[in-house]
Amino acid sequence: MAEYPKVPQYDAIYKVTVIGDSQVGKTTIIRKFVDQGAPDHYPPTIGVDFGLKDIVVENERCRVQIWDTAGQERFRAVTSCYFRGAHGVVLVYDVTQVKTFDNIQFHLAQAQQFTADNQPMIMVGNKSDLGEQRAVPYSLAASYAHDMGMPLIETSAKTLNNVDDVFYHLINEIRKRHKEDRSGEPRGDRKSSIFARSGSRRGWCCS
Ligand SMILES: Nc1nc2c(ncn2[C@@H]2O[C@H](COP(=O)(O)OP(=O)(O)OP(=O)(O)O)[C@@H](O)[C@H]2O)c(=O)[nH]1
Ligand SMILES: [Mg+2]
Repeated sequence: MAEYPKVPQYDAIYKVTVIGDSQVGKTTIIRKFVDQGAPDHYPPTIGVDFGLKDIVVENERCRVQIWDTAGQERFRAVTSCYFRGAHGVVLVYDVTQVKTFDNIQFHLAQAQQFTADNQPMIMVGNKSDLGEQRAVPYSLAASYAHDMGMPLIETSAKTLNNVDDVFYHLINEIRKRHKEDRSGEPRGDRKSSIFARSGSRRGWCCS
């Protein structure tokens, strides 16, 4: 019997690159987004791994292709390759480890170096379930994210709190900017426009 090419099950594909220090929970967040019943523990990522999830946003079937990068320093030389063709970037730190928050500056610089000027990004403070061990105040991180022109979301990959929101927020923002690009609407300055459109800074932050 003749084989015919399959009709794609999606209208658009979005590549998202997830970066951050080792052990902040990148793999766990991605696995839980892809499958809520996924396990809680994973070996450290070697090089890069992938996740795939189909979601629907405003009637568009979106395939989210997630690149899960290794946080270990020995892989940093190759991380730059993983930004190629990315539509959005997720920057993850661990709310219980100040160093991982301090290192966001480094990861952001890398992302800015290797992606287009108008790249939507989102900052994620993970492990919010570990309330008593919190070392990075929400207000400090939110203020930094605001200055960098990004929304902040605190998540728990353990309880699933806000995990889906990370990817929905990002895909929404990517789609919004693509629409603006197509309409030729003036976009203004990238760093301030995210918040201008959201109406208020708080509206883009979830703790
Ligand atoms: N309590 C708690 N633990 C978490 C959470 N997310 C991840 N972890 C744990 O943190 C550890 C590291 O998680 P990973 O997802 O492997 O971290 P990673 O950022 O992918 O690390 P690399 O692959 O080395 O870059 C594991 O023991 C997870 O179970 C969370 O939200 N809460
Ligand atoms: Mg990993």
